[in-house]
Amino acid sequence: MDIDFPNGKKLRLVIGDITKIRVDAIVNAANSGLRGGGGVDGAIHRAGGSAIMRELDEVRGKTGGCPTGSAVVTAAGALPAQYVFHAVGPIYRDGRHGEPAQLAACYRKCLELAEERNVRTISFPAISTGAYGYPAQEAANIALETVAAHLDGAETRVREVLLVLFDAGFYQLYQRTASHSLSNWIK
Ligand code: AR6
Repeated sequence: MDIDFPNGKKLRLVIGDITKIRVDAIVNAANSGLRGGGGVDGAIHRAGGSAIMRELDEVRGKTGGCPTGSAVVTAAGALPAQYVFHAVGPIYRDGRHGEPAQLAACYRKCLELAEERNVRTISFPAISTGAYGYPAQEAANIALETVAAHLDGAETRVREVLLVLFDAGFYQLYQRTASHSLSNWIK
């Protein structure tokens, strides 16, 4: 599904493996220790190669890691991209411990990093919805609203944002949610 904004920017919902899709920047769903893990993080390190972890070791050495709601940048190794933005989503407890603001902050931080680096196309996984337990519907609302607000803005150089959903169930949920919340832009 494509959502076209009046300024020519595009939000796309895609099913698939984020490591296989060519973009300028791929967002990873990382942990605050930046030590790798399962899920999309594991897939990104496997496909990108060990250079990514070597770069993260340096970042960790300097800063101790990455706080929840933020992101750090590395090169993308063998991935079909220039950069990986390692975003740290919140671990979901009950939604009353700042999780919505932290999840929105992840998306915003990655979009800011994209603007700073002249990134035109960027792909996001559904951050926090796997091991971190964020309810899919609430995560979809936040992801779609945050990305749409950015793309609709006047100053953005990012021209295409892909939300890459790993399975058909997630894809349908995001599609339904987009049809409701972004209905004025849907083709
Ligand atoms: N492409 C796209 N989406 C994927 C892929 C893939 N290759 N693999 C999984 N997903 P998760 P989190 C989906 O658990 O919840 C790691 O151990 C998956 O179906 O990867 O933010 C980190 O190191 C789900 O919808 O990330 C952290 O410790 C979504 O990606 C922790 O997990 C996110 O699931 C982060 O947990």
